Amino acid sequence: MTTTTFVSCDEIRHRFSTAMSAMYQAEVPQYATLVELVEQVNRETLKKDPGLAERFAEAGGPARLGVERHGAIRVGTAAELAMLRRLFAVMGMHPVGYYDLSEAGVPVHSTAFRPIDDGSLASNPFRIFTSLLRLELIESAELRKRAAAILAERDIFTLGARELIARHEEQGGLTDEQAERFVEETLETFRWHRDATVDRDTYDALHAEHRLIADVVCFRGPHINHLTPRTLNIDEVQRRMPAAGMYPKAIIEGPPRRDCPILLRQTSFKALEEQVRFADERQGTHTARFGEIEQRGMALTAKGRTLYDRLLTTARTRSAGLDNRAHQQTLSEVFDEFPDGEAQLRREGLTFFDYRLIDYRLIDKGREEDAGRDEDEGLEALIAQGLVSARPITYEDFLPVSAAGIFQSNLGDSHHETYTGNANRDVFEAALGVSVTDELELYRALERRSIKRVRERLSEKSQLEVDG
Ligand code: OOG
Ligand code: NI
Repeated sequence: MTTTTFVSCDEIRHRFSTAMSAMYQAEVPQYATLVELVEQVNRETLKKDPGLAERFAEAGGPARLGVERHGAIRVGTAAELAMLRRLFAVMGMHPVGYYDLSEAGVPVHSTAFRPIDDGSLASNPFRIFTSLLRLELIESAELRKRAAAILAERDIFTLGARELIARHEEQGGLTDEQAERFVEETLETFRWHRDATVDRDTYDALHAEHRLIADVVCFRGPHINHLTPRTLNIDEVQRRMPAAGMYPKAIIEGPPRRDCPILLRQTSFKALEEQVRFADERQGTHTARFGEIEQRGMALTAKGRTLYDRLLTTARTRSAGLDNRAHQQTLSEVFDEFPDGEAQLRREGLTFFDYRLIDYRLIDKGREEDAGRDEDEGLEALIAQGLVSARPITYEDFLPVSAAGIFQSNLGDSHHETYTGNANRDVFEAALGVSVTDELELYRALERRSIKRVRERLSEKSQLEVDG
């Protein structure tokens, strides 16, 4: 009897993100320049900070530093989104979070397809921020109908990709050779096409309604619109972009620089104007593709997030129209109110932690009874004694205000009113075919599991003593 061995989802995701990175660097040379700049700054940062370098070596090392953390695409129909869900599942990427961007004047709602468990994230963190166009937000009924008709004509997946996705679902995996083909076939979906599917007038009409609508509707597929490596010093990369020939977006999105980084800071170089050819042979340009960088920090609890949202709103109101330096300065001042030490963050329940028992042989009976007395106090006591470690859990998701800022800066200066239609998670999930996982729930579960493990090991220990 022969048994078939399947390649792991993590391995397929790794191959896919590597191939995607190579394709995008070839398509958008300026992105390759950004990757080089990020590597340069990362090297310098590690050299200057031996402590950081050490923590990196422990956590899998700088080898992982170079791999992209995320990319983004935009699709036009429910059927496209539903098929993407199946495609990403092959690579162990599942929809987490719901983001409504209509409030910020972008007629889409989104999720992130990403690995969920710790091991998968560590093995390859690649995720794709995926937006679905909300045609219902287009005002003109005629244009709405037109866009829907154009979208109905296209199939963004190759036949081979469709077959391999179905094969994966039937077999419960893909063989090495099938995985290779899967990567090759699915890459086609994300490739750039300089030939638009519509004539110039149609493009112009959709573009006039909203640039993003033209981007989603007028091409053969959802070209990858950016990739995002991880930087260890986002302020420095932003500062050096112009000298390297890139136009950075006006401000770095997210929280300010802190001793204990929280959530996610992001910036990008602005999308390039690229030559396109319309179906009526006329020429033109289209602006969609850019490069982004990110720096991640601790995941916030609901309480921490409420505080973040409030402070961000205050800072943004105060610094509207100011340059990055002034904006960062304002952010820092306003975020003074957000505790910036691990112990305080933990005690105030603002961030999530992963707890580990360091060495239970060190714990004597008295201390252990102490630990059992009150859940939280017990844990704090063990941490204070150096017997339990509390490692901050990294935020693995996105931020709607930041995402809107990234969208906006890459849609040119045309400013758009906010849409009156509000969040519609039900419609999004119906299109997707499943509910999205709640990101907060994932962090909460991770923290809870870690506490449970600490307690179990402690009680194993007392059991040993009773038996012995
Ligand atoms: C997505 C923009 C959002 C992020 O990192 O927040 C995003 C897009 O432009 O399609 O990628
Ligand atoms: Ni992004």
